[in-house]
Amino acid sequence: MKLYQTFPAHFVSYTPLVTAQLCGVHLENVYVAPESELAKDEAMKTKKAHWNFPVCETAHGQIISQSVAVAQYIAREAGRTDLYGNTSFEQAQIDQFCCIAQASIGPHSYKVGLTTLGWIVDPAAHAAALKDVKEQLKILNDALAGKDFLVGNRFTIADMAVWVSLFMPFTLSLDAGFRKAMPHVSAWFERVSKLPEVVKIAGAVKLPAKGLKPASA
Ligand SMILES: N[C@@H](CCC(=O)N[C@@H](CS)C(=O)NCC(=O)O)C(=O)O
Repeated sequence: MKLYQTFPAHFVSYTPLVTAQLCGVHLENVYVAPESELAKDEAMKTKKAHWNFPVCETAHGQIISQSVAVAQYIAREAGRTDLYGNTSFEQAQIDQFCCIAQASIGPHSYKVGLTTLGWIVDPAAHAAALKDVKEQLKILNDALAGKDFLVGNRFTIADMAVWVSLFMPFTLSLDAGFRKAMPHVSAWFERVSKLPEVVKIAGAVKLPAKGLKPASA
């Protein structure tokens, strides 16, 4: 099975890559560099169609886009219901958190990242996006009170999808003071960061004492 992506190790691909690790599935990471011969290849263009990377090509040559959908396919094929839900209710909860990650957190988090790293220079947009992320973190902090993981109190795809959606704010912007004020979600983020399968894919994730300021002109 192959995972095509724009960067050799883009964090958006961590959800399928970690799931593959946990399922003992070989998921070959294929870097499709922009402007490369591979990116211009007609067969590659057909596989990508109009979707965003990452795009998965299954062992049967089928194409799946969206990191969470790829992770769910891998877990289902491996029969790992512990990762995508042992009951219909657990499965619905995992879907719920994956949707929250992609729709309610991800767009704000990416904006925090892009405005910090200077891909977009817009301090006002940075402040607004960081405020939105912090509001989502308050909700997650309450949801994680007394729990180690989001669903079923064990690691699932929900944890991975939400962790990925918070990767940029946690590693770039949220300082030690904010993390102390949000103890449940902060402890959970560090717990997921330290799972061996996550370390193997994402490396040692370090959290800053002070948040970086947005890029300015
Ligand atoms: N919701 C998507 C987001 C994917 C995404 O943001 N992909 C970006 C990461 S920079 C990308 O590669 N865009 C360029 C492209 O697809 O050509 C997912 O989870 O798979």
